[in-house]
Amino acid sequence: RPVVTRPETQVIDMSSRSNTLADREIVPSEQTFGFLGLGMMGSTIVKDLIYTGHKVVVWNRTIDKCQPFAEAGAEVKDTPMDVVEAADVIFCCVSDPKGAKDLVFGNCGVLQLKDLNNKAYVEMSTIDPDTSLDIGEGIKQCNGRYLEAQIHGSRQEAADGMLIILAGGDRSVFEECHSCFKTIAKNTFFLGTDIGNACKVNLILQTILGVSLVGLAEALALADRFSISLNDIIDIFDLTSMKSPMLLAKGKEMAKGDFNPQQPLSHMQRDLRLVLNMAENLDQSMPVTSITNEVFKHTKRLGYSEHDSSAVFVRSRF
Ligand code: NA7
Repeated sequence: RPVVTRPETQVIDMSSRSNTLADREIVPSEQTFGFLGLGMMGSTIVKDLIYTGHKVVVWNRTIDKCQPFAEAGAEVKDTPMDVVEAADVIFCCVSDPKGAKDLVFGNCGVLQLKDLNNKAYVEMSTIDPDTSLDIGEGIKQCNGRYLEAQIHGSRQEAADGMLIILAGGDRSVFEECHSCFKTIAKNTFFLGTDIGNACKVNLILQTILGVSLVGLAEALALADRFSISLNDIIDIFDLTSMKSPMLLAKGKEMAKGDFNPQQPLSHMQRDLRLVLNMAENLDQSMPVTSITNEVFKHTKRLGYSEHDSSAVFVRSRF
């Protein structure tokens, strides 16, 4: 087994500004935006929203993570329910479907409020269509409006306001989020009023990403066995029609052994698991995705859960 060191905890630097964002003309909505979940993605997004002048109320399970945002002007609340009371539009951005459901249906969760009084709830956590339907149904039954707004992109792309947003559900919520989406995304798509479509599209994109990463890792591992320089392979790859910014960036990370988490490996494997569950319900055969999932699962067992998904290279080298 390789000796694995945990990646360093990334601290949000509230003073640094992305040039991409500085160039964008954003007129902040006057509504109050609640934000549940200040992980790496959530905190990067909230930092951008504060920077562009949005009024923000935050909550995070580990309360310490709220401190820098309180200093930057956000209001901090004790429970998700308190955030809902204080905000007009509430975003949620936590690790997985279970966490997303806990925040809506659990103790002190959103639905403890019983009447949401037409407030808007926006789910940004990566979830499967069935979870989104359950959350949407719960929100609507309590007189709320629901939008799934799945975010596609890395933590750096979030910091640069270069995410892609895939949204579906209540169109009026989508429009109310315009200045927030303009802050964090380069493209935003409304994929219709049917809940679940945006989740499907997001997971389909993640399938392409996961399978491509494993292919890249295996090819580079073979090059390594031949003692061919990985940097040379990447330079040549860059000249081919196969190149993509993502594969080039991940290839460079693999060559350097730098697995600082931009898209954590645990999230990649979670997405593949969600994809395979969806496919199972349709009797859709996905042999390559199944093997890709096994490769990511094994890499997790080797201790690389919290590293970048490019750490899948470590396993391929065995
Ligand atoms: P991180 O950095 O792993 O952060 C995960 C966040 O989710 C963090 O705020 C966690 O709180 C929170 N979390 C996880 N489970 C729960 C439960 N059960 N209840 C409440 N809060 C929870 O992930 P990212 O920020 O990079 O990504 C977040 C989402 O955006 C993810 O779905 C991506 O696919 C897109 P903690 O700080 O540990 O108390």
